[in-house]
This record gives sequence, structure tokens and C-alpha cells, in this order.
Amino acid sequence: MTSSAQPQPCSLDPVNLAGWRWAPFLEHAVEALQPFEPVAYPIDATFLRREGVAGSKAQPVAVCTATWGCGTEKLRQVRAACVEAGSAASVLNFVANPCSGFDLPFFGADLVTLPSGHLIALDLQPALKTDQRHTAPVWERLLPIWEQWQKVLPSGGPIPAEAEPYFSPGFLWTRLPLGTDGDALIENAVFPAFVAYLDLYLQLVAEAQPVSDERRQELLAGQRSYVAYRAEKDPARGMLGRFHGKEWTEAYIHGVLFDL
Ligand code: DBV
Repeated sequence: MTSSAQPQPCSLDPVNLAGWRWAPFLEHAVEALQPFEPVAYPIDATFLRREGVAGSKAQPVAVCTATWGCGTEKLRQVRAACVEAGSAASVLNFVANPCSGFDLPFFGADLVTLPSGHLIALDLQPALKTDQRHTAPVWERLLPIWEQWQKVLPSGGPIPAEAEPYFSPGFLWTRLPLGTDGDALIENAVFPAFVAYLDLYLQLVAEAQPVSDERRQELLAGQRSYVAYRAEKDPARGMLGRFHGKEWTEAYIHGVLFDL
């Protein structure tokens, strides 16, 4: 036995970030995925855990970005990007990318805490927004859940028009204040909404049947367009660049976060 070999972190290892506000959300998702027999998604060690420093010279803030990822029979890649930077930022960006051989949407969650407040986005996002065969079976089950939770959460305001092709009418979008009011809404509305969106998504995954080769090509084209959009417009690009450098950030966005 050699004592010099360090255990290599694996993408299925739990993300352990001290003080990270979104831990219960990722813990729930990892638990909910277990019946689907997840296997580790290959992620280079430089992206599994990356430390950095933010803030000013006088008041530096320790930053850590960690990545969790898995694949299942019907999900090509499920990954969580987790950022903990104390008062500067706390983020969980969680996306499930289905295999193109199943007619499934994406699951997307963007849970972001910044000094200006919380920003929350949750959706089951279409690969082919104008294709009713793809959207109708999802939207009819998603809309009642969206109504239930959006009505207790303030609207997040306008979102970029160019994002329109990539989100559903069940896009849950809110901005909440820091402090006890925001905390209560995260616990009593955002968390149960996250659980309900993911529960519906995993029901759709369980029910999904393989599609024809022709359909697979259509779905793949839609998925490529979605992933290219998300990579190009990633709103975290500036923040990650400041924390970890431009080169690492571009490799992370294109090679891990949006890698189709
Ligand atoms: N967003 C990501 C990834 C993140 C991430 C991979 C690793 O896609 C975090 C982290 N989102 C993140 C951060 C911010 C936002 C904002 C750090 C704040 C950026 C800032 O203010 O500096 C939903 N997320 C946003 C915004 C929207 C979304 C609309 C505001 C953008 C803005 O104000 O310019 N997420 C976004 C979206 C979809 C989604 C449109 C669906 C298509 O899932």
C-alpha cells in the first residue's frame, strides 16, 4: 500500500461547502435521483473543486466552486454547479440534460444569492418549444404546479427576449430580499416548488419511452440549440471569471456546464 496516493474526488461525492445556503436543495435532488441508479459523470479534477479569492485586498473573501454530476439510463448528464463565496455569492445551478433518445425537456434550476438579494429560476425547459408533441404532455402537468407557487412569490421581472425559445409557460421566476422575509419564502415556497418541479420531472423520466431515430435527430438539434444558448449567455460568466480566471471559466462553461 502506498501512503502517497490521495483519494481522487469523484463527481458523485457529496458537495461539501461550509455555510452553503443551497445544500438542502442539492441533497434532496441527489436523494430523488437514487432510484434511477446514477453513475458518476466524468468531470476533470480541476472542475470538481476550485478555490479562489474574491473581494478586495483589504477584505478578501474565500470562494469555492464545486461540481456534482451523474448520468442515468435516460439522462445524459445531470450536473450541479455550486458556488460559495460568503457574503459575495451563494449559487446552485442545477440542470438535467436528457438523452436525445427520449422525448423529455430539460430540468433547470438557478438559485442565486448575491448581496442585492436572491434570484430564483425553476423550469422544465423545452428542446423543441414549437412542437406540441414535445411540450403539451409536460405543460399540462407543469402549469398547475407553477400557478400554486408563483402566486405566493413576487415576479422576477422581465427576462431577456432572446431567452423566450428556451423556457416554458411554467417558468417560475422570482427575486427575494435577503433577511428573514426572503428566508421564510425560500423555506416555505421555493423549496417545496423545487421538490414539486423535480418530482414531476422524474415522473416524466420514469414514463419516457425510446423514440425513433428520426425523432432522436430532431430532439438532438433542439438540445444543441438550447445548450449553445445557455453557454453563450451564461449569466455567471462574469462572476466565475472574477473568481477563477477567464481561461478556467470558459473551459468550465463549454467543457462541463454546457457540454453537448
Ligand atoms: N446561471 C447559470 C449557471 C450559473 C448561474 C451555470 C454557475 O446558468 C448563476 C452558475 N444566474 C447565475 C448568476 C446570476 C444569474 C442570473 C450568478 C446573476 C448574474 C448577475 O447578476 O451578475 C435565469 N439567471 C440569472 C438571470 C436570469 C437567470 C434570467 C438574470 C440575468 C440578468 O439579469 O442579466 N437560468 C436563467 C435563464 C434560464 C435559466 C434565463 C433559462 C433559459 O435556467
